[in-house]
Amino acid sequence: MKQAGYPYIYTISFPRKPASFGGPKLDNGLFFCFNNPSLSQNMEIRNIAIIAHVDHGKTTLTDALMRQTGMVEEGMTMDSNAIEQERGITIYAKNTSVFYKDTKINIVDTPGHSDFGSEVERVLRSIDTVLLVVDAQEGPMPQTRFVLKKSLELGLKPIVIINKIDKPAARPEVAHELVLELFMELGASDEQLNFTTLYAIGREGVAKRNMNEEAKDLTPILDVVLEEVPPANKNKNGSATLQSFNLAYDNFLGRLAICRVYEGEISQGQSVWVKKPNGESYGGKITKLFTFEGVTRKEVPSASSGDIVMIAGISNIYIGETIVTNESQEPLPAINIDEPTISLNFLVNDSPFAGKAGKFVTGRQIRERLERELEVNVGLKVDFSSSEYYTVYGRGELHIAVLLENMRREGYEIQVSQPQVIIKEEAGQKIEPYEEVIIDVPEEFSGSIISRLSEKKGTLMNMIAEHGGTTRLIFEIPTRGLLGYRGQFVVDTKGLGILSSRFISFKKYAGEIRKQQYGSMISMASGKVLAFSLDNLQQRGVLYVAPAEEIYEGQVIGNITKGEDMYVNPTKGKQLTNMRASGSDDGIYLAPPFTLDIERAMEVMSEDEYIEITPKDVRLRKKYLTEAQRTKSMRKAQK
Ligand SMILES: Nc1nc2c(ncn2[C@@H]2O[C@H](COP(=O)(O)OP(=O)(O)OP(=O)(O)O)[C@@H](O)[C@H]2O)c(=O)[nH]1
Ligand SMILES: [Mg+2]
Repeated sequence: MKQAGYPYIYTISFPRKPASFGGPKLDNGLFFCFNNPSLSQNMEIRNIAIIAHVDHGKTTLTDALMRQTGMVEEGMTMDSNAIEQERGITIYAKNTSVFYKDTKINIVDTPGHSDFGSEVERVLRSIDTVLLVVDAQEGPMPQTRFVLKKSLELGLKPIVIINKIDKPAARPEVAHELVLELFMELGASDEQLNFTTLYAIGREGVAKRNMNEEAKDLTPILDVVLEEVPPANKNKNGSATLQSFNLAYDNFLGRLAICRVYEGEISQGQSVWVKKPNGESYGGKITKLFTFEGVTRKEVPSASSGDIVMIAGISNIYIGETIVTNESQEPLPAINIDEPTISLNFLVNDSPFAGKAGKFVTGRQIRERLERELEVNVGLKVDFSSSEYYTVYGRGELHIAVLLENMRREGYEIQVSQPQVIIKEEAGQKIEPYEEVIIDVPEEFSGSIISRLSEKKGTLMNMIAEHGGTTRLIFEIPTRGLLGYRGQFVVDTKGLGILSSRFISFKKYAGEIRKQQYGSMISMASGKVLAFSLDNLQQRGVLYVAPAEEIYEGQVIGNITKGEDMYVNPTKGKQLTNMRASGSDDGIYLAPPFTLDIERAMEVMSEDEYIEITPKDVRLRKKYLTEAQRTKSMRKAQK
């Protein structure tokens, strides 16, 4: 299997099909060079990362660059992980390289979603220039600002790519202007402000330096990279210095570290010292060494300064640690890891249907899986101290949902509690995470959105009338106010709004926020759901179950948007004694049920509920399933 999909890599070597060694030069200086070691050694190396707001086209562009340089065949994508492909988003930052005009260009494709923003920050430490991709219609968005700010702070000089200029509503010149403003606002130096801009249609694999030029392929981008990115391999001689900026895991090799080689040369079998940022150090040995090509990794005997490599053999290696061959060498400056912002509990599934669908169901199995996740999932923390549950801390609902989705596909059954924002104390004051939110909505919705977010303690920072009757609203809001709001936002804007957010920092606690409370429809019986009863219940709210589905007492089978919890019996059949109703069964029309997935369930659940996640189903349930259990727990609480 070809896999660049970190963090888990299941095969050691990747058989590659054609090997046009040293292959013929194609037009425009592009050439094929599958697996040709003589070409990749002693080549000049350039290291870049592609950064942008979510969906602005990073991966599509990276894929096209790989294709046009002959690194991969048609149809191969950097988004190789199954969940990435389904959702169409990048979750893990991934490395590749392409060869162009006798130069190796290492590229890191980064995720744009803010839950994975800390991945980007780490990557930026390992490269020399960023390609900042900006959608020609949307212009700079929250994550554009975040990644650009980090790049400028690190002294990188970005190359700007105004992408998707084929969109009917594209405004390349305006987008360019807005990017320039953003650079200024973020305090870019004169040199950084003097950035090169390219215009591209990543999906068609074309780019140009001026809007009025013809675009044929992506060589303008590759040429600008060669012109502007400094060659990385300067200090080849002397002892080796590497720093790890990302982790991966291989079933056979264990923990892998992705590192940039800053100085010297590193070889397989070499003994090294690992230096922690706090000054501690320990010895180790590099058992395997890989570089990246296309969507695969390639085992190499050695690699030298400037290159990006993946190493095996050091089982405790962590982000930011420096690997040196000379023990007296000082460690490189630490790489910060962002703190988690939300937490929730993972429990063994104890619903009446427990164990029916899953292979791994015990607390020990869940613990082992979480421990394995901690090997690579850098933003994640787990507290194993309680005997009843494990508390998992993450960077956002999507960050946790992806972990749960992976677990369920692997055969795990699990229950989780409602995600809560992490509230900390600093200097005797309560603090909580805040986000910046950018909302684009048709003008007529702006009033209602402003009042909705004000209720949630959001502060309107800016309001800009865009062309075409759209208004852009920029808020600062406690993460607490935003949790579970995305679904409601779609309803509030009739599906016409776009909401994106990113974490800013922990700030003063905003006081109580009234959450949108959904009342739950809870089944008071176990059995098979009948169409007849659903017909009555669908008048009251949104249903999660379909006829003939097996349910249990205490399961949440639907919600009531406005209202209190309601106990219902969806297994009840028609009363045969009721003469008026008899014979009218064929008149039943049921709306299709609202299918719960993990994120939707997180959105609609209440605090006294769990999400039950199995390889087959996602259900919501009350923590206490029966009347008797509820009464008992209430009595206990009162004592
Ligand atoms: N119209 C148009 N659409 C494009 C272009 N490039 C990419 N897209 C589409 O934009 C969507 C997002 O593309 P991706 O390449 O996955 O975006 P990304 O920046 O990698 O997204 P994340 O990694 O999730 O942040 C896909 O549906 C692409 O087909 C383009 O040049 N023009
Ligand atoms: Mg992507």
